[in-house]
Amino acid sequence: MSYLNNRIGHREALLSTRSVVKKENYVVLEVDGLVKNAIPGYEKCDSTILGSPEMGASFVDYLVTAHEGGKNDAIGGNGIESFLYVVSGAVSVKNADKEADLTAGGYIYSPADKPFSFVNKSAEDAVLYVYRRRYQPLGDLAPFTVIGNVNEMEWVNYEGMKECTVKDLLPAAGNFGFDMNMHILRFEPGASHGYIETHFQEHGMLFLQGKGMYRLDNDWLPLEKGDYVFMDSYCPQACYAVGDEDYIYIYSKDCNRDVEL
Ligand code: UGY
Ligand code: MN
Repeated sequence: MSYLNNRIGHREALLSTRSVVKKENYVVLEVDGLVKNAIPGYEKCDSTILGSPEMGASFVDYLVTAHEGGKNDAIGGNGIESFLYVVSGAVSVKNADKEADLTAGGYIYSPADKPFSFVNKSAEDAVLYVYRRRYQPLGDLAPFTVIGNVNEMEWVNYEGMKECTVKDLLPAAGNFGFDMNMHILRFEPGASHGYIETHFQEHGMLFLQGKGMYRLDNDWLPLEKGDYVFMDSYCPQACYAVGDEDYIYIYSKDCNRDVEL
């Protein structure tokens, strides 16, 4: 069952799940099975904790459904950087520097010394992907507030492939003030990564559209819209898009820091 797919009560079929939990390696969470978590600060919201340090992640990801008047007055701050992406619906966001009305595809990144707030002023539910992580300072450098909407950004060929394209949501490339980035990756049906990635960085990943076969560690798994994946450091990873629509996901990636010893 899940409050997210309105499947409650007994089923005809035997219970089963596509979710896989291999802590410190990778975790797949399908929608069916996700439960509501009461989280202080979130008012008139249904929230689910997705990625977390309990899996091995250095960050947390939440999926939040904000009902009319749903809000949180302070996400992040006290050393925690934060990010919110609007999957559907609309919310107003604000921090000490900026404020904006975000619609689907809209996002805010707020630095670690600036908590931000959101409120859903409309009667429609808003579905939000919320990320928080302890910022890793680097000398006097600092990131800044970023507000944008992916629908106003161009797709860029990913590593020389035109069937696989990317949008970088934060200006972290060449700016060491930022210690992480958020990206959206899109594969046309039949397209794939150019190789099976195996890298130090972690990912939290929310699938926004389509279907594909995803290689995680030594497993090939069918993953689709609504699924969430945590990939720990060095988890081998790549996919093939299948079906008749583009396969699209948003994901976080740490960057720009020396490895601490
Ligand atoms: O940027 C990345 O590491 C990205 N290509 N990883 C992935 O899609 N699994
Ligand atoms: Mn990767």
